[in-house]
Amino acid sequence: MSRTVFTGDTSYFPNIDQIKFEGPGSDNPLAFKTYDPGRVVAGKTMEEHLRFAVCYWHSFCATGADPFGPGTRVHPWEVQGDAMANATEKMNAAFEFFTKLNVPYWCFHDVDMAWEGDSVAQSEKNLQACVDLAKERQKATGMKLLWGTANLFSNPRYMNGAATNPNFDVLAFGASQVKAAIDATIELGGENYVFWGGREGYACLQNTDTKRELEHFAMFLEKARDYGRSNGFTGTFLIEPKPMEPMKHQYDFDSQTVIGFLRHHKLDGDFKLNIEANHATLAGHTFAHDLRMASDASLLGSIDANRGDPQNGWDTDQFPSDLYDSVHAMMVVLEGGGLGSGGLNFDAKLRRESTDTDDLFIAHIGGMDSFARGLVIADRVLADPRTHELRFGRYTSFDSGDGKRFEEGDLDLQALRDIAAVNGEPQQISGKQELMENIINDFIVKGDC
Ligand code: XUL
Ligand code: CO
Repeated sequence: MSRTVFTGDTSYFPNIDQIKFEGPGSDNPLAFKTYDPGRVVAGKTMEEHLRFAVCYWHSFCATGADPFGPGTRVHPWEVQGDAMANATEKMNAAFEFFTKLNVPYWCFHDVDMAWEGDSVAQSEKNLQACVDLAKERQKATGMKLLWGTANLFSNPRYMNGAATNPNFDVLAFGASQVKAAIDATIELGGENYVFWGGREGYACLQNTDTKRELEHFAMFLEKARDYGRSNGFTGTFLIEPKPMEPMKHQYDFDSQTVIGFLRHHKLDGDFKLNIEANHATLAGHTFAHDLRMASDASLLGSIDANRGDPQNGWDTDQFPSDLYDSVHAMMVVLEGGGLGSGGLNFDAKLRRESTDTDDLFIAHIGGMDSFARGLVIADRVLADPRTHELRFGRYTSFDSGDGKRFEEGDLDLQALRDIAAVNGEPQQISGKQELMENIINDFIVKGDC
């Protein structure tokens, strides 16, 4: 259950031991209050249900810079002037953090781990050197890779998109990065490969051939899938919906848009969805809504666990601490039978104002406890017969008689009209929304988790 703690020659978190479960009575900020990896809930351990992952980019690369000012954190693992030494120390810090936090998984973009060279071939070599290192670290610690991905949005060459760029040379360049990132994911035993369409969208509808761009996008995904499959990738490809930011409009707008796209292009056998909370809210939905749409379509692949701020209209990527969000999310996950090869990746960043070394631990501990509580409470809510009755009991008129005949396609519009003419004004049946909400509140308050 607990991973072998990794420290290189230098410990970057010398005052922090492996984080342990101390239970709800503890007030130690560096201990889990609810997340107890071996605790069994609904037939599986918490570790098996939640499959937590730490992301490389926000945690070990970003320093808190925003459009109004530079970073506020100086990473002690940063080595100036020697790219490989820098990558090595960053990886040492990352694996020390992963193993002290005792998460089973991590996630990366190519350029988080490695650095771009002067040519495609040199970039491939740089990434390979980092993959060799990561492979050693994984072996030594028991850490596993939840997913890998390629960053096709930061470099200025991708200003007009990658797979949807009007310039074919940019598309091909993006493909070279995706090929290398799929190779890296395969080599590290990654269970999924993610496509977040960073700039796959448009800034100006009037100068964009959206029809052609979407066809290119589908073709690009198809060729990436074919490459992965013919080179031994047996995991799941994931699309991460997001409606906007950085582009005015992004093609992978939300769950339902992506589901329609995948089905239309017959990609739904290999691709599922990676739902990010803050992306769902940017689309005007709740986190649970996008999860439910994906789950209903049997396409819920994985989760980027974070949250936005209701007062901000952008992707704040805060650590998830809202219990309603985690309860609602875990209700969908449990009902859908779990995350399969997916997991809960903390695609979340410390606030710019959080500058102590232990803040990164505190933030992740809070996120893990939130989802562990969400899991326990969701299980209790779902096990309560009232929950089942309130949701599914509303549809009993379709279980027999004319309702059943309608579901089976046996009633045409004229027949429906004739039934209405005979039955007259329908009886009112309360939706009982407040009762549903009160039941969830009662379980949250009873808590004891
Ligand atoms: C950006 C985002 C990315 C993806 C991976 O909003 O969520 O970090 O998760 O590219
Ligand atoms: Co994300």
